[in-house]
Amino acid sequence: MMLSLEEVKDFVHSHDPNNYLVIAGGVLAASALTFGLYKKITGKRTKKVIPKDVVIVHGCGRGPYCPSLSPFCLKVETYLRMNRIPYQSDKDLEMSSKGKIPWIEYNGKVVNDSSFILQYFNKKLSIDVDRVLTDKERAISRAFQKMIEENLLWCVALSRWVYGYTDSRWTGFGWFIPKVIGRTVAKNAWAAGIGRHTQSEVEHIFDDDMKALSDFLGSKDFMMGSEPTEIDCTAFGMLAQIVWHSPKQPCETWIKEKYPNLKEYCLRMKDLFWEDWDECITHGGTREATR
Ligand SMILES: N[C@@H](CCC(=O)N[C@@H](CS)C(=O)NCC(=O)O)C(=O)O
Repeated sequence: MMLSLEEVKDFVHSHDPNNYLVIAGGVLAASALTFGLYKKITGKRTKKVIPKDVVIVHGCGRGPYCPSLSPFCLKVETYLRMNRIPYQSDKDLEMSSKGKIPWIEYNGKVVNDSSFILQYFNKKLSIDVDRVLTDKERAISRAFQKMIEENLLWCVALSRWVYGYTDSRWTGFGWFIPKVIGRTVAKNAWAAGIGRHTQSEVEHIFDDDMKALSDFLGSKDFMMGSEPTEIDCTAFGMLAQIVWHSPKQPCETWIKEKYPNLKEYCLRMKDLFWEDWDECITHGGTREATR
């Protein structure tokens, strides 16, 4: 909607206090946008003090009911906790050079992609949470992780950002950003192929993946047995999105009613690695939390 110059003058001179609020809000929004664009264009970053031996995880801030809206960020943080590696979660939504989150900084080194991050620390700090696994079990673990990150991911993303089960303001991103994310997800899902299926076909695939995970977990405590391994970071990262971050979506009902062992599993992982969970969620507020 465009206003004429006369209408703008009337608006400003009407001395209605609400109008001043609208103008102040507009000026603030425009300044924030200009500053954000300036930083993006010039590539300038606010100088941050990065402590030695502390990992900085760049993600999308804290989530409303689970520590991150990103399964990949939750995976990385859970891995760092599993291995007692000190880290800080950065609140700024700053994308990696590949245009994705998460990425990390550690003693001056930058690594992006959640799997590369885990591999980096495995090598750097001589960690192997999969040491208890045979080669065959490692192969199964890898296959399931690829199903979660390359297939189930799209089902979760389409359900959350595209199918419109609920007003996406619950995400803490307002109303505009979810629309932009929805367009990107739809475009990328189409390119990946899965986005060409109908919604009910995608939901059929979604349910099949969850059933496979539920059947594989069975009555075990963790995906590969009685000890948590790397796949548990990946599986928890994604399944937690279904338990806590899929309000009013069919998958939320499935995990609670059809696949309760997956829900119990998420609660087990939460209790084991996220004792400060409540401090790491915004309880439905903005994306910032105390930790
Ligand atoms: N393979 C990457 C995937 C990361 C990823 O897709 N992150 C999403 C957020 S959950 C993202 O940055 N999306 C932005 C985009 O695709 O433009 C990883 O494991 O880190």
